[in-house]
Amino acid sequence: MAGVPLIRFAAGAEGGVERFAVHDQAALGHASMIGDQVPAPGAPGALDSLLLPTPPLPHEPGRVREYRLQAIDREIEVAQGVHFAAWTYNGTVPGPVIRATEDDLLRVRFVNGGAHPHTIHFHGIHPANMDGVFEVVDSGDEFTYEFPARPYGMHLYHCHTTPLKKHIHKGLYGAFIIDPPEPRKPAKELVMVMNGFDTDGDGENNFYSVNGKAFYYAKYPIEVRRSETVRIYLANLTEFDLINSFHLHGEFFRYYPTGSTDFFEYTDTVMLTQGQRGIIEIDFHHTGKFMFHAHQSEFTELGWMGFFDVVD
Ligand SMILES: [Cu+2]
Repeated sequence: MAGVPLIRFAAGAEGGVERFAVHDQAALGHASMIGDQVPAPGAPGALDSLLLPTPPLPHEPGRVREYRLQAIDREIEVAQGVHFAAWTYNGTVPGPVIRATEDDLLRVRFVNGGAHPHTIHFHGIHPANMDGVFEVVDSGDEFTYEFPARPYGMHLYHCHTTPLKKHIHKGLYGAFIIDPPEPRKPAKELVMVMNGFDTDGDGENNFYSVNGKAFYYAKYPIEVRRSETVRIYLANLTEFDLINSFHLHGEFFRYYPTGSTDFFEYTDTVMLTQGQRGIIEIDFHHTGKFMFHAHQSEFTELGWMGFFDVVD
């Protein structure tokens, strides 16, 4: 989207106007963009269920992994004082993290409690009738998706009902992790789903985030230990913009595209189009606060930024 002052999108929102007057913060630079003064919605820990995945389970072919996803139309706060009429899975955008080990039998019961027809389309390998394209689930109906989880890697799921652009942008998507038969080495595991929100209905995003709340991880930096590998399951579900990106300050990381092979790139910046995803592994050399953000500067200033607080 064009470089429109952030203040415009907060106009009329309770208490939001002064807080989004970014030019007032220019003298402080990014020092003004960490901690309590950051205009981010949500309490400490509010995004933990989306950030912190459940632990991986050992390889046990045929084990059943059950999830229940419900489509719910719900207004959510995406930036401080700025609300968005979302279509959600289980009430959040992104939806819950779905996790299985390769060869588990994944069983997802989908209940459509929203006002529009929806589906769940999983990325990965599965039969055509489990693909969430032809079996549209009407409002009030339900459908159970069932297939062996494969291949291992970082995947995603999203609604595949037309108009697709609208159903995705409204918020019907989430992360889908399939663990390899041979476990990955222990790490501090995080999930980050990159997204955007068009809060004024003009077909362009006004806010960007990871896990649904602009500036959230600037207000509440993610504490990690220098001695522990940080593993991020990263996906891009941003609508309208061609690409999104992840950049880390002061450190390099291994990036495994899709996470389905041992191939990695050693870098500090990756870019992903919608639907692309991968696994980042960071071994921090230094303690301190390190910024992470989209390397589209505009996205950064519209909410897609945060900090790691690396401690010993
Ligand atoms: Cu839908």
